[in-house]
Amino acid sequence: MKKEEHVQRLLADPVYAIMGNEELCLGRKNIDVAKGLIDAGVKIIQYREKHKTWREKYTEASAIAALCHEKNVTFIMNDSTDLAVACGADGIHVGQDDAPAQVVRRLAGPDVFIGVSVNTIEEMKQAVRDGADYVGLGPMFPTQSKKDADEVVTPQVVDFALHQYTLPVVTIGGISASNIRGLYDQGFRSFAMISAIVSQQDMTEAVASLRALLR
Ligand code: TZP
Ligand code: MG
Repeated sequence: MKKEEHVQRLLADPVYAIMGNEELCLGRKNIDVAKGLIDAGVKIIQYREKHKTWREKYTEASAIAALCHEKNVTFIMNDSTDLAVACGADGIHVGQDDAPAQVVRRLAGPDVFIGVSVNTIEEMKQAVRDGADYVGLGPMFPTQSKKDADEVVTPQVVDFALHQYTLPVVTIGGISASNIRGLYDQGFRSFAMISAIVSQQDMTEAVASLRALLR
């Protein structure tokens, strides 16, 4: 699939599952979480692992990337451009402390898509200038999954994202079955989730319930 098709998929398919970290996955191994997500019909998977060595991440992410490609699932690497390139990721997601999108582009080439985490209007504007393909906007709600998360985005930022922004917006942070429909009704179309998916015993049921709420 081309970069543009992956980015289109972000807006066409609301469920963006983030694996990470492994300790949030109820004792399951990352590779088994990935298989479970694919079995659950998830089409967008981000590998996010902060507590392993480069070699460990490379080994497991390469296997997961291969599985994703076999099953036509979009595979996104968090944080590391080198790991993304090494694993053949379709996309790379970077935060405000990682390499800027324009540097990621220089390192990874023209064919990968790049997502940037944003929390403010200035960060959203900078992501455009840096050549990002989408932004991850959040946290939308308080979250336990990221200890150093920013403050919840302000109503002004939400309004800018919905009405004045040109890049695709993936929402993130504290999204669950109890609030996803509200975000959808506001106008958001993409929802990145950790705990609402990978911390659930039955991931197939969790994904199906989230999808059902958006019908
Ligand atoms: N970035 C902003 S909030 C967050 C990340 C990685 C954590 C999202 O996890 P959850 O469990 O869906 O709130
Ligand atoms: Mg990061």
